[in-house]
Amino acid sequence: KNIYQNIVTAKENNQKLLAILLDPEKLQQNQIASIGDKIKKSPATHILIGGSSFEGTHLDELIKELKKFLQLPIVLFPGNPSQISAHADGILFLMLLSGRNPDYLIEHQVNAVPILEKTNLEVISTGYILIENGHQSAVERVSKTKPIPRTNIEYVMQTAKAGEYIGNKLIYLEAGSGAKESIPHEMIAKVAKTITIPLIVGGGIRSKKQIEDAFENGADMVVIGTAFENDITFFD
Ligand code: 1GP
Repeated sequence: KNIYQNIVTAKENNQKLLAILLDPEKLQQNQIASIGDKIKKSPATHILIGGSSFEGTHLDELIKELKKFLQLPIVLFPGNPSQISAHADGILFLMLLSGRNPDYLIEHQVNAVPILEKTNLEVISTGYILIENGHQSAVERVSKTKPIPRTNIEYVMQTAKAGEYIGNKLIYLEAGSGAKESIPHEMIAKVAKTITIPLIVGGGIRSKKQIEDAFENGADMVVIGTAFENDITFFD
């Protein structure tokens, strides 16, 4: 159980981390070999797996198959407690800090406990902050919460710091999967300076330049989902 410690160590050494997000809803068992091979050749340091609405049953099998090809830590990024698999290595235990829906602040978390107790997953408390991106994201639709406006940087900084004070171990700034506009640079920079815990940034990042910009502004980990999903040669 050293996923979190490794993220902290990377931050201390200014080593940037890259997570590839796989949505189980869009993944077929027979694609895993080719995807695994591409990931192996990419600069990815972590695999995140999850989606807003997935409720299928093949998650265990997908993860077992991925593990045949990859040694990277596989971390669950669940939209709800049904997306927990004991075969992963860890789980981002998310609190949707930008929202005011108690289901995503505490209800799902309570319901996840009996499931988690049957696993050996490393549980990593993560403050999850959804930012407006120009159109409705799946997180907004499924969680029935409002994202924080892009211009309200002060409030995002305050929210992130509140997450740290509550005891979150990571802060995840999320523009939403497939977002038209990714998290603004100024927001990344100011949040990174406000918190002392590692910062994850994702949503709508689809070029190497955007990845570098996020790192330069202070992201410790960048998440790539759609860009790799649409083109598995993205990292070639
Ligand atoms: C979504 O932040 C992730 O939860 C990744 O977003 O699919 O836009 O890369 P993309």
